[in-house]
Amino acid sequence: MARAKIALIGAGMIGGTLAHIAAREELGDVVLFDIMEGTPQGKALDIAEATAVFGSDVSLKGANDYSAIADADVCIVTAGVPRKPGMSRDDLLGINLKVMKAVGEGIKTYAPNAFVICITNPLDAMVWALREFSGLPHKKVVGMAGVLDSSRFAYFLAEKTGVSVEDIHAWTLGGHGDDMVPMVRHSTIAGLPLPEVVAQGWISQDELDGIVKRTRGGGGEIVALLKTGSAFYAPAESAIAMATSYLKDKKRVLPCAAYLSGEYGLRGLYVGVPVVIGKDGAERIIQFSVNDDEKAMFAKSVESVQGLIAACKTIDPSLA
Ligand code: A3D
Repeated sequence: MARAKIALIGAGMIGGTLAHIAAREELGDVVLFDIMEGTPQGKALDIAEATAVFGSDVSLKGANDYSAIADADVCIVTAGVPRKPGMSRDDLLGINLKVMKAVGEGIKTYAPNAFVICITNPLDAMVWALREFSGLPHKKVVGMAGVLDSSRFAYFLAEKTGVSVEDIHAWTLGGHGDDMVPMVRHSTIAGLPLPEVVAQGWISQDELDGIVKRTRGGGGEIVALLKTGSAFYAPAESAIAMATSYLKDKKRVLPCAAYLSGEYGLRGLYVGVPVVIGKDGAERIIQFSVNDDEKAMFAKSVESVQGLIAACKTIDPSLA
């Protein structure tokens, strides 16, 4: 059986890390694409030269021409610019929207059957725009943010409670901004919902509130430390989990930015919800029960996403 082909559009910090993980895990042949001449070729060759060490029989190629992504099974999009200290994700909108247009058209021409995972920020608006520009079915285009935000939430909980990250199931929904919605009632440690964990005295309500706040600002915390860019290891791992679930038809339930057609009372936009990822892409959206507080937080987060989509339509009238 032919190996899967994974096209990484954007060969920067996340793109290079994705290539490294995909090669190590023998997930498929990797093509790194970027507009910078030499960068995708150099990173592909560097990782290819390590395959004999880690014993992986995949090919790695770098390219500056979209024809190289032809017939890719998966495209992971990181093309664009990341945040610098003092910038919000939304500040990236104008620049990255133009990039999504070029990428969307490249995917439409060369890889129309791919499962597409967008990582470029501001995520929920960029994945929406990328889907519009590419014309691919909504189920085949998703955004990566929830896996990362939930992983940060789980890590902070593990650190505070002294329980293995493997026994924590944390969920964040809504848009990938500072008003994302960590789902405290639906997140569990060894099956116990977090309010129960607080009631049993493992952590105090104040500590839990602090963790929720830190999760919401998790991206900014890394930007402030790195100073020259944003997180890349955890975002890359998160997108690989999504690609793996698609390629292996694992049907994992992962929080992803998915297109809503009535779920959660919303239509016509992308926002973070729990999704079954299998061979058909975003196969099913899971509906969490939401109480009034959660509904209000979700609505606020969705409002920000709707504002960004409206801004995209103003900048590029072809999207209106
Ligand atoms: P960086 O290392 O700058 O890589 C971006 C790459 O995109 C560079 O190599 C550019 O040359 C390339 N590029 C720019 N324009 C184009 C184009 N038109 N076509 C192809 N390639 C192009 O950034 P990064 O890898 O650190 O981050 C990439 C994106 O991911 C940024 O928008 C970040 O904000 C975003 N990001 C999202 C998350 C989420 O959780 C959603 C987390 C971290 C970063």
